[in-house]
Amino acid sequence: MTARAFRAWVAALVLVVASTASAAEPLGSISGTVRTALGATVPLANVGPVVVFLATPDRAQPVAVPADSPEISQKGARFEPPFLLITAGQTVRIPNDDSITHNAFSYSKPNAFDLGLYPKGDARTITVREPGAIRIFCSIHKSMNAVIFATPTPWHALAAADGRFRLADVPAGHYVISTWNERLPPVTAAVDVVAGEASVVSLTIPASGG
Ligand SMILES: [Cu+2]
Repeated sequence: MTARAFRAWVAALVLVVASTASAAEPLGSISGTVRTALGATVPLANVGPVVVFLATPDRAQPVAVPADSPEISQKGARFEPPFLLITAGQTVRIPNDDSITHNAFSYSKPNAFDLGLYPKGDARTITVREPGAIRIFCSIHKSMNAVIFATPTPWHALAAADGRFRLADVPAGHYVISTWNERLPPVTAAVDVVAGEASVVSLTIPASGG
């Protein structure tokens, strides 16, 4: 390669790298632990799923909603899985994989719905417009229940049994990080995500409501 060709090659390479960098948002991550006010990590097996999620109070760009449609199956007169974590805007498919007719409905505002009765092999869908918890039941079988929790952004995770969590590929910026659990009060904190860095957050859930 001549010196001139080499300089042209380097210039082309720099252009490619620069355009790649500007095409994607700079990303960072958040890792941390959820604890109770008593100092112990959350006993996940005892309280059910503990969700950790981000809201973006000052984000100019709209947040992309994942394109996939997760499922809650009706099988053996149960909803399976009984808990589903999604992003607001996603569609959830509820197939009847059982041998008997079922229903699925929720009174949880603002995402209330009623899919009516439908037989084996049929599947109906709900599109969850707003963040929040959606408690789902079957009008025929009182013991059937499930919960969907929809977060305002796709940056969410379930805390592990030891309370640890990690939120990866988060665009740099200012966020509010929150927890949600069916029984425990929520806790929120402000957090900054810096490109290429892992922010560390410790969240302590108050002992009782508020
Ligand atoms: Cu049923």
